[in-house]
Amino acid sequence: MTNKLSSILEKRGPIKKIGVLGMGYVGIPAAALFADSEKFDLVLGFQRDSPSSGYKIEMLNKGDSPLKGEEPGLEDLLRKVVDANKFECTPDFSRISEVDAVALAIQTPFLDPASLQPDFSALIEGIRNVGKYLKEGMLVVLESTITPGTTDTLARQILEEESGLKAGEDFALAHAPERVMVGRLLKNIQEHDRIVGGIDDNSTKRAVELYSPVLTKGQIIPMTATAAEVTKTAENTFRDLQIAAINQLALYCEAMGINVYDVRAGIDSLKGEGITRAVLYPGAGVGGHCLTKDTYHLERGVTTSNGDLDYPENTDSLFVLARKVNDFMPDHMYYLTREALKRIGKDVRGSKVAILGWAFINDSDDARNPPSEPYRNLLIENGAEVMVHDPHVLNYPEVEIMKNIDEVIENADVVAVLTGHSDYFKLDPAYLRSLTEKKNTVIVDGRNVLDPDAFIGNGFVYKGIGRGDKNKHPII
Ligand code: SAJ
Repeated sequence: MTNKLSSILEKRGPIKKIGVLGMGYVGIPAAALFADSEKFDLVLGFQRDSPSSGYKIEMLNKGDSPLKGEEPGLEDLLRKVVDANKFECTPDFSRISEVDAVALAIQTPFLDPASLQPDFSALIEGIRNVGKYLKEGMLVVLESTITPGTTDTLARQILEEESGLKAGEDFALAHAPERVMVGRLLKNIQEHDRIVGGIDDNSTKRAVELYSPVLTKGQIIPMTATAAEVTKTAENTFRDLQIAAINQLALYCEAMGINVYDVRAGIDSLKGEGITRAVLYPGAGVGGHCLTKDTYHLERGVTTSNGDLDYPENTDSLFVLARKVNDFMPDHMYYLTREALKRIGKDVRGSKVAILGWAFINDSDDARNPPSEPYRNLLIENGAEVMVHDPHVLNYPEVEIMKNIDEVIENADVVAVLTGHSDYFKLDPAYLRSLTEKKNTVIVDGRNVLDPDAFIGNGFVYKGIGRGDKNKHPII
């Protein structure tokens, strides 16, 4: 630990004023919880007064949340800290110079999903803004999900360039990745364990001082900044890997004519001291904004580290292979669709396909990187007419999302379930058959929501992910 920084921090005293950059679904609850702690006197929420999001400033200063969807406790908390004059939202970034600690909660989306390259531009602009107003003894913390190594290199360089100060000597620098899920933002921040990683011990210590007061059940887990970046990306990479494992097994079970759900239950039954089997659920694919990108953040991190890596060499890593298995599942849904149509002498070309489910996750309106999109693209490329139903998703660029499920299913040659919305568990085979008005309609179940025998008994040509026991059933 350099003495210079520890003596500067001592002179500055305990953290009292905090700045949070990025008033989004990470920054707003973080700012509100900091403001609600009696350890701190004031929290400034920094928000660019841009055409697209400047409106948030006035809303937040009235104690209203600009976040859509239910966030239990957030509105009350915002009102409380605004009324207590402990939280203020401002577009005046020069006020960063007033605070003791500043957290950056700025999103790092894909430039475009195909390129898998993250768009760091907003985050870099935020870091530059902090650098411009950085003072001796301040703590800077990055909360965004970033490529491992970013805090210790890119962020450090920009902050030092802009401020003329030295990280680890004049100011503290750390990474504390957010682990929030929409719908439970406050609860997640308070109850999840918090990874806190500094570029040096002084920075880690200072960041622990910042985050400890907002934790209720959660514990602080201190480590280095790069270890924290790897932890955040790897925790999602591991989930993606677990899903890929059961997806690959589902493909094997289909090939071997057995039911993957029997095998799943069998594997899961192995319990006991020190025995773990993370057997998840096979499906039509993996969407969302976490698992689809964090593996590639991790890959980029190890590649740019230029460290000695003797595996993989000129081949995909296990983690990238897992991504490829999961990204294959929409293709597999198309394969099942085509094979089922063939069984009744039909082709994809000219068929009408009803896609049920556009959201990437059950009972949600979140449609980021939905597995249904590549499935729909394959159908259209091969000449099918496609209609999409989703009870929650309101709109999506260039895709009409219907609300009337009967209209979508009417006269369909194929009905495919892509999202496990609760509504779809209740689909009645006889009713569907009355809508499609066909002796045999194809039904493809991508989320194991339907009873195969009920549909087969009503003349449907059934295909289900992992249902090798049913996928070659006799057609009634
Ligand atoms: N999926 C499967 N099979 C499964 C589980 C999920 O195919 O067994 C699919 C889902 O259909 C979806 C995708 O994977 O398309 C992602 O699902 P998810 O449950 O992982 O939801 P996410 O992407 O919102 O992941 C978030 C992450 N949380 C944060 O980043 C803070 C992840 O780390 C959590 O583990 C996950 O929620 C969770 O467990 O709820």
